[in-house]
Amino acid sequence: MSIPDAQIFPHATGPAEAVVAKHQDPQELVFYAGWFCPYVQRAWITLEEKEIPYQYKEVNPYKKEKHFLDINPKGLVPAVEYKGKAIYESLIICELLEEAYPDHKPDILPSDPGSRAIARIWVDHITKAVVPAFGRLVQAQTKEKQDEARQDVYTALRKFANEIKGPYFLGEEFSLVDIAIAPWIVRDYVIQEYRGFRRADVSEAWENYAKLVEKRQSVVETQSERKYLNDIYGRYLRDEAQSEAAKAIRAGRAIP
Ligand SMILES: N[C@@H](CCC(=O)N[C@@H](CS)C(=O)NCC(=O)O)C(=O)O
Repeated sequence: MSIPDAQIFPHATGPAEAVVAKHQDPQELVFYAGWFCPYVQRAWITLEEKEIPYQYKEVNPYKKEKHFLDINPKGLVPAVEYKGKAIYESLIICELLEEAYPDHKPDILPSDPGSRAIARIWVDHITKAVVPAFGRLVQAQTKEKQDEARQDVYTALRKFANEIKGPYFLGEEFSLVDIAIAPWIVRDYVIQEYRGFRRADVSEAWENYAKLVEKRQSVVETQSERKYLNDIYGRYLRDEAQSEAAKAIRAGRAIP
């Protein structure tokens, strides 16, 4: 039986709909995506930045259909099929695209190993601190839990913002670090409207950085209209969502 989360609007809208329309022809790289998903947006931004040819296929991951479980046994979007291999996990897909298409610029990781490792430290911070705190804040139902989670979001973002070289995280070049956090920047209107979050309360550096990242063309063009996200975020805000991420946050486990 499908979970309530399976009731989602079936396709991208707004700027993202136009991008989807341009990527229907069969290509060596097949991109299994959900228009609403922040993890999908990471891989999608990378594809668009690098102008890699890809075929977009919309998947509703909550339906757990066999054809998709054969591609990603975890049943999560994003996934890609590349040269006969099925690859999933948003950040692994971004790194695959960087390595498999070296002629497609811009590079999203610096060339020197030390700087690449530092970029990965901050991507890890996004995974372990920023994203879980954001999820806890959205799902928190009592004032105490919301205050606690909001502070966790501020702490995680302040730590990140202190390291921004400017204008982008690593300096002049837009990188994997910016890509990893961008989907949560463009979705922070949810915690602004319902959970008392303010960008200015993180820091001025954060506010300026967030404004810049949300204007990046690849970030704008991989977004759908907000009104179609309302049902989805409503379920999270009432803590009724049954996605793997929502269940993990509710149980205090790491997000899959
Ligand atoms: N760690 C995964 C997370 C992907 C993920 O959670 N995707 C969600 C949609 S935003 C999904 O497919 N959920 C299906 C489910 O929870 O059953 C990644 O980075 O790709």
